[in-house]
Amino acid sequence: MTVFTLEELQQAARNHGMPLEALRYDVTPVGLHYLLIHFDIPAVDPESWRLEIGGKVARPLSLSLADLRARPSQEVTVTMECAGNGRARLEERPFSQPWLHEAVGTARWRGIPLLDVLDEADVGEGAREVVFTGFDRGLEGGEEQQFERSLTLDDARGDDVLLAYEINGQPLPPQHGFPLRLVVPGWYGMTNVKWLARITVVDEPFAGYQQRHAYRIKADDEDEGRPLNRIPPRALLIPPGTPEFPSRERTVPPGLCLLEGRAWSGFGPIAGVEVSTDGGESWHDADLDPPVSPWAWRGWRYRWEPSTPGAYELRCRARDDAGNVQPDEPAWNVGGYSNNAAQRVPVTVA
Ligand SMILES: Nc1nc2c(c(=O)[nH]1)N[C@H]1C(S)=C(S)[C@@H](COP(=O)(O)O)O[C@H]1N2
Ligand SMILES: [Mo]
Repeated sequence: MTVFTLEELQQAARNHGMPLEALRYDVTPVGLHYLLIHFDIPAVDPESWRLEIGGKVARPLSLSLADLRARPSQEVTVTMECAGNGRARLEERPFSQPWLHEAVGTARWRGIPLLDVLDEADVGEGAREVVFTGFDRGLEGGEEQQFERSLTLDDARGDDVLLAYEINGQPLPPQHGFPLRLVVPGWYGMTNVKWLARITVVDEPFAGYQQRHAYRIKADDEDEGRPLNRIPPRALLIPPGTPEFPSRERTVPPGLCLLEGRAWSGFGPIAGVEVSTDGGESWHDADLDPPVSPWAWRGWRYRWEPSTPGAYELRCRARDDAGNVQPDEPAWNVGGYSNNAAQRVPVTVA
């Protein structure tokens, strides 16, 4: 039996995942979207709040929420996933948020294109990166900090990168970054800085904790590592049948059982999803639904007709147009990031 610590439970109770049955929705209802908050949810007064844009720009800006809402807006439907999704399945588990599979959700984010704001501020010569600073403060790795991440100027100017003030047609709730957050479609969750306080254009690579130390694939503590950015492919299935409380062990009756799920990749469209009902011995193509949006997951289904009672292990795996495939087994790294090994769902046919 795998044993988890009280500190891990404390994280899991604050940062909830999306129950896998919510894979049934094209767009995840707001309260079912996963949450990840390193420190505390900050209190932001919408009346006095301003987004400050400065650094290497010719025209620094200070924008109120009303200023932002008066501008031309855009809505993008985006599947977001935490880079730590799958961490709790690793042996010699790194100490952090213990996600199993459920750190994912799809939302309709409305906001203003970041490109418009950068153009208006007039980014100067020699500018290299854009730093996004949240209001939330805390200690991590012994360093006191605000949550901050950067993007290269090219990535910041990428397609559909938004400063979002709405989720699914409503103002951002406190837990999702009220009043404003960054949304970078296709990139892992940590990129999407919540509770934005300021945007700073800089002329050298940003060396903040969340950039330099966290969110890197490291073989050991001495390794400088390589930074995480886009989301590699993953397919998940909705566990079928009837669950038992509290074990969550599942039973399905013999006969037709429609297996359904979603698949996504930040590297390009999903090219295929395969399903196994014998623990990965044999694989079968699933039928794909049309994509919900270029940046969102794709539904898939597979007709399974078990006739023999007994124990089965269901699995699924996705591949994308860029040629990325899901591995069979997890690959370990210091932070426990990016474990997209194909899901396993044990079920009993009875
Ligand atoms: N300011 C701030 N932004 C943040 C975080 C945070 O702790 N503080 N967590 C990041 C991480 S690790 C993830 S996975 C996503 C989660 O977004 P959500 O809670 O809206 O799903 O927000 C990112 N943005
Ligand atoms: Mo995350």
